[in-house]
Amino acid sequence: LTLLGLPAPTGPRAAQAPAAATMGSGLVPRPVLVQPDPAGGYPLTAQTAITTEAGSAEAARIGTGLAELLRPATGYPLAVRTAASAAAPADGIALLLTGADPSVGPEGYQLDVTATGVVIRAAQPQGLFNGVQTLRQLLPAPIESATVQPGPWTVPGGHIVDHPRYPYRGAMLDVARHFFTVAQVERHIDGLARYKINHLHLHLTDDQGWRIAVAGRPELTSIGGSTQVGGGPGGYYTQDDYRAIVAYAAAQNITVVPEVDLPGHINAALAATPELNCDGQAPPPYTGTDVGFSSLCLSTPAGRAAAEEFVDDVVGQLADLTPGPYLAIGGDEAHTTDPAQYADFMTWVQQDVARHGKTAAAWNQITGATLQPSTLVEDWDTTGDDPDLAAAAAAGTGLIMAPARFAYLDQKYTADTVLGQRWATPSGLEVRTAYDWDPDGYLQGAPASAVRGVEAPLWTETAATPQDLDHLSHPRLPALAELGWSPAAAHDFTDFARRIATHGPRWELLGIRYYRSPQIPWP
Ligand code: TNX
Repeated sequence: LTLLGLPAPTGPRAAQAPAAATMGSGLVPRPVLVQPDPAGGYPLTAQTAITTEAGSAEAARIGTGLAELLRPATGYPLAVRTAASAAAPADGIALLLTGADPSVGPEGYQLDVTATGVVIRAAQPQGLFNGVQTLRQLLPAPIESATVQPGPWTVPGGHIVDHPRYPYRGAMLDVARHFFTVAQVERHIDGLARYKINHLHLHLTDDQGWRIAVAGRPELTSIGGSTQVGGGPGGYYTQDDYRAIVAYAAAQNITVVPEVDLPGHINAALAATPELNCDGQAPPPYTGTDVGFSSLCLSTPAGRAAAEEFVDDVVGQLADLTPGPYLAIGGDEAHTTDPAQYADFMTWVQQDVARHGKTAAAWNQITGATLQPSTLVEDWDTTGDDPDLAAAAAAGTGLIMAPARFAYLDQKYTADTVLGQRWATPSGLEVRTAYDWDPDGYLQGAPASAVRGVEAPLWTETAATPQDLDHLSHPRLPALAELGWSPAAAHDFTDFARRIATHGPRWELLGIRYYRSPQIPWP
């Protein structure tokens, strides 16, 4: 079996140092333009230096990150220095904020590999970061090893010009059904950044747990944070923990979108806060997996007043903690909330988010309220038929596409895989299904211009460990990432499968417990 010019495996996969592949043969997401030049490969050596744009602290930080990335496997010192002039240095690796092809935009980059070096050019630091992710994938798989490997470390020669299809490429992580520690979330973030995902939507609250500390409301976390699905100990983030996650994500070009789910999916807060209940009685904590049974009390004046005070407090503190523009307010499955009270309250919540300087994001059902023009709606519908949302999109509402039957990472791969749910995809959501859909065309009647991007939600009713997250997201998350980044015209599952196959050995070296889908020709 020979794939992509790699030699047939003879020993343990992880120990191989294959010859350099053709430029582009292992890149996910697939770049806009790749022109291989077999004559131009650049071998990294102990003398290779990384030169970054003079005067840019961000370029210097990205260069330092690249050196740290390459050091363990190569063992090379890889000095990082700033450029003396705008001209590319004569050899080594250069990260420059000048001279990029004008088509690259704020997140794109140009990458040139010749016999003397690698030059990445971008208009903005985000573009340099994305170019570095590509460079990482251009190097042989053993670059991911934590210990020194023999090499050679040849970067295949050629020219790449690349930029994203959509500005928003997201992953949602549900830390409410099962809690994940800061370190576990950071490890998950590493996996997103490798595929140029630029938003992490953190589902911080649900019936089974409240995961973010709110000053002045200690019971939210001491009671509301003390449970999870199945009855484990739960957990929560202090505000400093949350800041640490936001900063860690930002260093990898990822904006955190915090979500507080309202007015349903709220049992953890109800259990911690008696006045949010119409009868003033806190219900017991919930550790099952039903949805749609809880609601803030909106039917009495006292309940509504308590709900507004609570939400304003939480939204205000989260807005202060969050540098990104979005604050997600849920809105889904409030089956026990009266529709008129839902509409009135969720209209108010959107305005409250705006008063705190943020843009609201919400799930489909928010169309039951009056939409603020800026509210971003995440479409999780399973049929492509949501006329209310399509009408909103036609009137200017922005959409993030996350249809459950294609984008839900919590769904089983096949009827036989152990982890995951089946409600959206009774026969399973294999990699090909996750890949073969068009975000622009999914929602009937919505203009393609409304689509701002894609998101892969990872609900965690059945996922309790980092290995579970790995399994559900690899390789489906890279499939979604390619839908979000690569041009529609480049969409081709067979080609994707060949490219992502080369990531299996990388994931093994990184300790990522991926699903070995039979649809992928793994080496
Ligand atoms: C529906 S999709 C939910 C979540 C569940 C998920 C399980 C959506 C907005 N809400 O509360 O976790 O199904 O697949």
